[in-house]
Amino acid sequence: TMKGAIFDLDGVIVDTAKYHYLAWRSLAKRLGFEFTEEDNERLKGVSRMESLQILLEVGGVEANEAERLEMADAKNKEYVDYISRLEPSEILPGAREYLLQLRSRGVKVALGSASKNAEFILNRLGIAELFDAVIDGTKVSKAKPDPEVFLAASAALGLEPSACVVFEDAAAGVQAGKAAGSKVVGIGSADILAEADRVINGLYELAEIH
Ligand code: G16
Ligand code: MG
Repeated sequence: TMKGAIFDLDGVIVDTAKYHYLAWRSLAKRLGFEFTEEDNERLKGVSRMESLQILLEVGGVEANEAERLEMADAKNKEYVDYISRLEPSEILPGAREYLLQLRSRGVKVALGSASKNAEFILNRLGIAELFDAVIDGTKVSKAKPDPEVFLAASAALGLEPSACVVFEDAAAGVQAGKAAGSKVVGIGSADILAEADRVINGLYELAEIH
């Protein structure tokens, strides 16, 4: 039985991908190329610097380390402008209810996200206090599909990974959860998330809404 639940942020709790996209697109525009929504799919669950690497490949742009850091910083400033206006109404359907229900059943709850802005986002959404532990991009060095983030999250909850269920929307995140030794619930399309133990469309399918 599930003693701990570990949630990815973007795509599971809130759709921040659309704001990442707006900020990456405007960087691409300044660099002189188009970055499409289809290109953006490749950035889901991927760290900031790896996302930049993919974007530069799409545009065929060369950049040294200092230039890359400056680009990533400019993108993040614009992204933070967007997420500064996030509101609790943008929590994905059923997510808040499901977190509350897990807590009332005594299940420990953690966040396992690649984002360095995770704490800020949870505070904006008014749900920071629903998490017993937050493991995010400021606390881990190896990106998904490496299991580091989910191993750290189960350890922070004081649980074995096998007693935890990971909720993920990205293929690399599903792989990371399986590699950690947890059960994984994929959120999204069954073909992309084939490795998951179960695939659902959203947390609203698990939340009992009265
Ligand atoms: C999220 C997004 C990624 C983003 C990454 C890093 O991951 O899905 O697109 O690049 O965080 O975000 P930041 O630039 O804020 O550090 P997750 O793991 O929450 O799905
Ligand atoms: Mg995600």
